[in-house]
Amino acid sequence: MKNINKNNLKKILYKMLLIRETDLQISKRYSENEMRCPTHLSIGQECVPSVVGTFTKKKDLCVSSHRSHAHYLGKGGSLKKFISELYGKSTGCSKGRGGSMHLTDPSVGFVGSTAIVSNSIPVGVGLSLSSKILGKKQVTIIYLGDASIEEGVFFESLNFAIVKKIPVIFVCENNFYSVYSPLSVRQPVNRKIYKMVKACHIKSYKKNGNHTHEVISAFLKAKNFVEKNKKPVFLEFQTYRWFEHCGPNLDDHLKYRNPKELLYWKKNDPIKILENYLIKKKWINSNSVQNMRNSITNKIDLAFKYAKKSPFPKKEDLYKNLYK
Ligand SMILES: Cc1ncc(C[n+]2csc(CCOP(=O)(O)OP(=O)(O)O)c2C)c(N)n1
Ligand SMILES: [Mg+2]
Repeated sequence: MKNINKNNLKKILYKMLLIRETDLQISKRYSENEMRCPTHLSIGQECVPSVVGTFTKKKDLCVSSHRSHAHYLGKGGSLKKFISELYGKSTGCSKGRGGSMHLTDPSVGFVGSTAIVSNSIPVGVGLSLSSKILGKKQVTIIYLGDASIEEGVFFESLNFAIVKKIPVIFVCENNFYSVYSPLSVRQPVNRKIYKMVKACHIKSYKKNGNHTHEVISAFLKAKNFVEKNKKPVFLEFQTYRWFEHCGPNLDDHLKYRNPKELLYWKKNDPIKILENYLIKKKWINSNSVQNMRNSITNKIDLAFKYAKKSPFPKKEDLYKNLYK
């Protein structure tokens, strides 16, 4: 596939490292008690948003849910505005009023993320319907988790998108858990998400969400199909979060996950898989990766400094520009 080339793969590696290092810094600095919003880290799940961000244009739209750091950064959302938002500062992407679960950067098509599981799904379908009515050449990406498909609104939105032929790509990141509940206590054992969705009469595929090549080829096929046929596609990507559901720590001591499972997914670290491939191809070497990492950590450090020294929103501005 011609899109799987050195330049694109390096861009994807850069995005993955940016997401990983940003979330690691959030985890490290969270105990300083200056970030006062809950955070849902994406460490371990960097591949899908990096590929999606690399192969969508700014004009393509995107909505997401509570675990949205990677989706926002992958799409090219401003790092400074993101970190400022976590600090509740007026320079934040939601002017310091939203926190980690309410990210937005319209300048790159990241319309928004919201905290209520599944509630951005109908919003995404509606955005895409409006693109269709206005004849705009853009697709909409709707990120959702494996628990999202357990909400009624998912089926209503999916059905509407199918019947009305709406150009939307549902990107489901199946990390097998909803907080501490595994799929086995929430859905019939052995029922496959992508197969259940396929039964609703939509193209639906399942891929390894930690393997860059698999994600690229599935995503590009889906995007081409959606653009050409103006019909939706559903993609299930299996992946795994390494940290606790919500917060900056690990939660292995709670024992709700089999340690072997975590170990398996850590061995399948999406960053290592891509890095090793690029090194084997001689398209990068360990020095160039280190340089990339250094420039990313400098950028992150500057964003934290900017956020810390930015002012809090003024009380008298509380109701100003709310709907801008
Ligand atoms: C309607 C609704 N129900 C419950 C919650 C509490 N809640 C927040 S995140 C979450 C788990 C969602 O799991 P999933 O969609 O698989 O995403 P993941 O956290 O695994 O990325 C739950 C139940 C919520 N925010 N909204
Ligand atoms: Mg999940």
